[in-house]
Formats: sequence, structure tokens, C-alpha cells
Amino acid sequence: LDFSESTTKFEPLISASQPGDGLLVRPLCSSDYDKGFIQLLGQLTKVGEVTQEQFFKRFEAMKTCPNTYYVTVIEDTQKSKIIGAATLVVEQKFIHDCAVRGRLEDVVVSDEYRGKQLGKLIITTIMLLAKYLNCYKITLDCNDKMIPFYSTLGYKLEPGNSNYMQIRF
Ligand code: 16G
Repeated sequence: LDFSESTTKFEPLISASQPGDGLLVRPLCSSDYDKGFIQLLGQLTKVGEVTQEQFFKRFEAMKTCPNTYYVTVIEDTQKSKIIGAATLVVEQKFIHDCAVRGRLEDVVVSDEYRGKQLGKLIITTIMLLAKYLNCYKITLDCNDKMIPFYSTLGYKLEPGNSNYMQIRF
């Protein structure tokens, strides 16, 4: 068979339970501070100097809000390094019959591991989780260059109805 003219894309066969050799998709845990979780976030935005104590405190604070923060990571178990992360925040609502809404936050894959569909993998995992938790929608904000990526995962800009606004302090 000659596939040279084919436009079919052959997706690598990876899934949350089989993310690839030595890789593990799982919830964040305390020991991830020593596995470079904070440094990884530094590839997304300014993180600052977060000490281990600050990390523990913030993580504990998140855990006191049950069913809210689903911080998900990908670990390279051979190197004991966190190489990908994404968070689902589940927000409680009165609207839509007291529904819950998901927010996709802080998505990052380490630069050395890009091009392996790991971003897609972690987001797909979070989307399954959001569906399981009955989120009626998931929203995210991102810069212009990430729009094509999120579009391939089904996210849509809603012209006239979803302008992202902010005020920074
Ligand atoms: C991106 C992230 C957002 C993160 C922000 C940090 C996704 C889908 N979006 O918008 O979660 O908090 O960057 O940027 O991961 P900032 O430092 O300018 O707030």
C-alpha cells in the first residue's frame, strides 16, 4: 500500500492508561515539588520563588475544597520528573439547575516532550473527568497562537458571546 498521497493522519496509540514508555498520568501529589512541578509551570508563565512550604500550604488549601481542584500531571517515571500538567477547576453554580462548570487551567507540557500528543492526552483526560463530574461546559483562556490547538480538541470561540475580559492587580 502506498500512503504517500494519503492525507490520513495516523494518531499515535496513546491513552491516559498507556501514555507512552515510562510515562504516568495521575493526580498531583506532595512529592511532586521535588519532581520539578513548579519549574514546569514556569514554562507557562511567571511563577516566582515558591518554597516547598508554600507549595504544601497551597496544595492543602486546595484539598480543603473537595471536588474542586483536579490538578493532573504526567510524570516521566524513569527520570522522576513532572513533564506535563493541567488543572480542572470545578465551579459550583445556581444557574442551569445548580450545575457545575469546568475551567481548564495551567496546561503545560515540558518543551523536551512536545510533539508527542501529550497536551492532547492530558486535556482529553480532563475532559473525560469533567464529563464524569457532570460539568455542563468547560471554558479556558489562551493566547492567539494556541487557538488552533484547542480548536482541534473541539473548543470554539463564540463570537459575540464570549469575549474574554480581565483586570489585573
Ligand atoms: C493561560 C492558561 C491559564 C493560565 C494563564 C497564565 C490554559 C488553558 N490557559 O491563559 O490557565 O493561568 O495562561 O497566564 O492553560 P498569566 O500569568 O498571564 O495569568
